Amino acid sequence: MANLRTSMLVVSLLMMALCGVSMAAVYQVGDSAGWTSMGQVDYHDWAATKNFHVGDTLVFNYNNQFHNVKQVAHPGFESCNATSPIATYTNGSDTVALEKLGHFYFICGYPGHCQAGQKIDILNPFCIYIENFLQRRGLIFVFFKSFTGANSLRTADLKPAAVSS
Ligand SMILES: [Cu+2]
Repeated sequence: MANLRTSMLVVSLLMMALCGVSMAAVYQVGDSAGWTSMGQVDYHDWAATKNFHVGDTLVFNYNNQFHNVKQVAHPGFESCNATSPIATYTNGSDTVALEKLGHFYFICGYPGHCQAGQKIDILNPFCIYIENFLQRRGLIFVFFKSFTGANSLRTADLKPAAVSS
């Protein structure tokens, strides 16, 4: 069906333009205050003012005697539980590439720090919107994959029913 192919091409070009291919930006988390539990930075507000894309890089700067960076899943973020992190960073100047779509949750693993606000949720909301749009229509993300890198799919989030229809 030519119309469907055309629509898919348009959608994939949109994704390429808006989600996959963009100037890679480097963000220092918390700007000059860095990654801290001292309350100088509202990380929710900080993240809300950014427009993250796949390929962007986060830099966490902190004193590694007092802090670390734990990438966690959503429950760990909500409950400030760092006991089973996806990744742990302890250098004090840690670079994390946003290679996938979706949420990236980071908390400090030192006692009380996450509760004090040393936690951040990074998201590219427009790409999530596109993903949901395509999932609802049962489209496969093959072209998405080719634009955003081999491992950039949130495969765990793809519903088998959507893929096979
Ligand atoms: Cu800390």
